[in-house]
Amino acid sequence: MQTLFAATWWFGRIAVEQAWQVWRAHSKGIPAVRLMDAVVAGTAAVELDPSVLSVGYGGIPNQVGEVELDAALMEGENLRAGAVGGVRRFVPVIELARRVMEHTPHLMLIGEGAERFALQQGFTPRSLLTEESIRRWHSWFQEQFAPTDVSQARAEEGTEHESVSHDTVGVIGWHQGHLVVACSTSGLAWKMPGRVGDSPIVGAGLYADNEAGAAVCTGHGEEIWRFALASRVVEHMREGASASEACRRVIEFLLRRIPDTAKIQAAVIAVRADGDYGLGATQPDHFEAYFCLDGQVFNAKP
Ligand code: SD4
Repeated sequence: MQTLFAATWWFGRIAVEQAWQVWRAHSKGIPAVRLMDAVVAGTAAVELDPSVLSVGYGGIPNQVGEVELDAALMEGENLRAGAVGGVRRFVPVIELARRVMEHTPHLMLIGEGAERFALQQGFTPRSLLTEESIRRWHSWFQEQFAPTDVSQARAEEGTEHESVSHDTVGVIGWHQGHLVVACSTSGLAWKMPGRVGDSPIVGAGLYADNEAGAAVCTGHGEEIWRFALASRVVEHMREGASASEACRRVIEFLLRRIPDTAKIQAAVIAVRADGDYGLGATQPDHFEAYFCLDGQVFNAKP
């Protein structure tokens, strides 16, 4: 095996296919840079797809009807990383996170500062709301103030809660020992304005070290962050665990340490420095990922 891409959820397919195309198109150049270009392109493709209702453009709004995006990127050779949080007017935020890494002395910019930097970098402001995300927000908002009998009637009709995915795209790229990891999300549905989850937090939502491996998480950010989940998985791989074993041990630890964690989703995909890969979740029946191994795309479940 030469090159591997891995990405979370059904839209992971979009990410790994795009990453593979970019990887193939740039057949020359430094592998670590090509890998980053590919991982960023794969992540950005999901952000820009309005049919993905939980990442980037058309993502799930917060309580006051605004989309706030979080994203981060990390490379495993020199442990460089860039992150942004609470971005409301720009996509792709993974590209903005890359600019933070490459063009600032900092690791993370948030809110207004991140948006000012986006303008300086030539990003064009735009609304991140789509008709669909506005419609969903209105329906959620009305539900908050609906009298009990209306809620009950809706419950009987089966229309009370539209199933809203709140899933994050996490992408790992591996090429002969080089690792890059990215993560991008609109965060938990109907979050409080200003809330940031695990996704842009190095060590919580994502981590990469060429000496050990890379991991990226999706699910309930507060729990994932509390456990520093991504770095925990990477440290197990550093100690010699396979990627699957590392994920399994960390999920077992979560469930043992705080048993209520079983009620929420905390999922992770991992790639070890030698290319071994795996995934795990507190709710394995509700998690999937896509992998692209030298151009062959396939789906996997924990
Ligand atoms: C967050 N971890 O903001 C993200 C949301 C997510 O599957 O991944 N949902 O908490």
